[in-house]
Amino acid sequence: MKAESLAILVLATALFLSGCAQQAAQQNGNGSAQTGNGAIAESKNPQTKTIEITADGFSPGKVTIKQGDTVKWVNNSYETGRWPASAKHPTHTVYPGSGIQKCGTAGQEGIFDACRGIPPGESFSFTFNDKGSWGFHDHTDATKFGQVVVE
Ligand SMILES: [Cu+2]
Repeated sequence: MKAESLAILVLATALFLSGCAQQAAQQNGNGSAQTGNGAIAESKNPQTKTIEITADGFSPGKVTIKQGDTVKWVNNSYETGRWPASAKHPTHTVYPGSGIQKCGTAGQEGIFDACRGIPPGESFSFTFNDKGSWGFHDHTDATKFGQVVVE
């Protein structure tokens, strides 16, 4: 009889605790944008900076942004397609997760690589979630390069 009471008490406690844990998880899921770590908090008001791709190269050649901001490369060249991508030519693997070998695969989404020549008048945008100083270049003319600093 006593053992039975104890078993019920243990069961009731376990149910109570699991209920609390579930509630906490739900609150966390709902409030992650506000209560997450600093990396998430900094992207609350994301900005986009534009770099023009001209016949003379990237303009400006260097931009400084905040984590979670986006850089948009616009091809204002009168030439053919321009291909902005992470350093380093020809592998493009310097930015975390990137690499030219992912172009044309399901992994192409979300890598710092246009994976094609951007025609005049069009653009390529990439959102930087990793802090650091990231070199990039024009894969169609690897003598042209620039830098994105993510703070
Ligand atoms: Cu390249």
